[in-house]
Amino acid sequence: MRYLTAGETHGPQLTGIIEGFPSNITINFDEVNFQLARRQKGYGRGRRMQIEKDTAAIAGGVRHGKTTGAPIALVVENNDWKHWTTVMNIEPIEGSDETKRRVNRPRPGHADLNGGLKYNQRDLRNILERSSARETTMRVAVGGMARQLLQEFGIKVAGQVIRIGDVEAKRTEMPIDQLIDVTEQSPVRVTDKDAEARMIAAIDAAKDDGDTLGGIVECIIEGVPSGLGSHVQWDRKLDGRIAQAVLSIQAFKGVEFGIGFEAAERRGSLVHDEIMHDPQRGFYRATNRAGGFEGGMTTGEPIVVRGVMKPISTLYKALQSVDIDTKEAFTAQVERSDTCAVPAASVIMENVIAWEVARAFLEKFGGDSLEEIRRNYEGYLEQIKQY
Ligand code: EPS
Repeated sequence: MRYLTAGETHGPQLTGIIEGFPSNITINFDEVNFQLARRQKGYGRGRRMQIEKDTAAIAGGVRHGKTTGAPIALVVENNDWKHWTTVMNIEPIEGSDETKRRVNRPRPGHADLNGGLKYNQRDLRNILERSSARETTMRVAVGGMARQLLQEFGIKVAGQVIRIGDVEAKRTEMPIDQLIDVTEQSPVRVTDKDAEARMIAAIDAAKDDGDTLGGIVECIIEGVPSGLGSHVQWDRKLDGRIAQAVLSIQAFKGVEFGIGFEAAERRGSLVHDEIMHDPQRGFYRATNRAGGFEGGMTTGEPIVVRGVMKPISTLYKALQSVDIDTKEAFTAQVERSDTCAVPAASVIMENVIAWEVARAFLEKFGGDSLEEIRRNYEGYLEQIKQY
């Protein structure tokens, strides 16, 4: 199973094509749109989110509410396109000024300069339009489809914000359904009300200073059987694949599983999870410091992944850069942007991980239809029980 996305942030639409999605999965369209709406929320977003109201249209691969096994085509329209029809027109426009809204001043932290050099573009708009985090809209729609496959097998996905700037949220251990409900009520997707107020204050303060804030988000996936991914080849290790998916989210700079980087400070006896057995549960781990992975394979314990998002690079506060035409130093090119997109990033991370888990699930229980996958899945669970 694979997918590609296309589309520019101020272009007419975002497009996604999913290939290899199994047949006979009932698609809840509201669920996909719910994921898109979740991504648009969160304290610290800019004016653009008031312009957009993201909904996905399915333009192939689904008939009477069920997948057919054919490629699934997804489309999300950009409402902002109507303000950009000249600048972003697909065809040349007679008499129009092509240089209108040309970008010749690369913004530090963005793809602008590297992309301009690499693709030999003198208008950096041709880079920023595609590198924009607007693209994550389609990745969330695709993840929304993957979640529907996971739901068939009782796999649940949750996300929470752990840190925004210098404010850390206290983690409360709670059942995953409760975690999903509580974080959904929070404008910064935390369970810790005290931290929530301080995070909001920190975002307001950064905004007043023309600055931005990053943070840490955590994703938990429950109900995954042991044995997804494989130790036998580097590119089949599922933790490695999830790490790649997380780092591919715009502005993400780091990823860790379970206790993650803290493992460096601890002795082995306080890192590894002891193996237990119970006639009802089968094999399980006494703790889950590994975050659900050993040898690149799931252990059957919840997958726990954290990702670090850097502060958004578009700042009202000036940073120094160099004009690509004059080669002269300049500061400041004010662009509309968000102050903090960490709560949205939590939703994006949930959905890109859901996709990777669904992909690994299909590799293990491969089948073209839901019924075939279910037979393989149940046969494997029986095999584990008898082991
Ligand atoms: C983004 C810049 C802003 C964000 C955008 C990502 O857009 P604009 O340049 O139109 O103000 O709002 O995020 C989205 C549009 C979105 O849907 O999340 C960027 O440069 O990455």
